[in-house]
Amino acid sequence: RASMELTFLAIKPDGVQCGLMGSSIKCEKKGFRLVTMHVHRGSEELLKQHHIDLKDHPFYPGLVTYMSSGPVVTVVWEGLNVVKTGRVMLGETNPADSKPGTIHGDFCIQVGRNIIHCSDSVKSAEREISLWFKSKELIELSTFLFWWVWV
Ligand code: 3AN
Repeated sequence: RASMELTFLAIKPDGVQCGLMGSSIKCEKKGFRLVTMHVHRGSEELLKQHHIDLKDHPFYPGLVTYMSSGPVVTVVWEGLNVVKTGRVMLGETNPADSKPGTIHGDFCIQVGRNIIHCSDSVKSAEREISLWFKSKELIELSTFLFWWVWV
């Protein structure tokens, strides 16, 4: 069912340092359901896996060091088209290309310090959720959102 789509969102270590943990729950007012949430420090090994698609880029080692350098907030969101909408709410990967009103557009400057991540496809979301969470941590809930917001 389309309304069961899930996405993975993370406030990166720079976002946590800058007091932007609250941006991780902006999706709640939009009408998505928070399935699970965690604050913890990802290991270097976990971050290597998370960014494995970028392993051939020169910035990969620095990216892994940056991402494992402090705590991150990780959240799973559920809802109709949540993957696409999550990306629209974040803005472009490069903050300089992001419109005001998006999180990247409002709160950061540099692509290598872009404070927040959200999955770019349903397939990436599945991979990232299984990397960061155990299935028993994904809280199921029958919610009024099914009927009143997602349809
Ligand atoms: P997204 O996270 O928006 O899907 P990706 O997968 O291209 O974008 O990049 C993952 C992360 O790698 C970005 N969020 C950013 O932190 C970092 N990154 C991407 N491009 C660069 C770059 N040119 N220089 C430094 N870091 C980069």
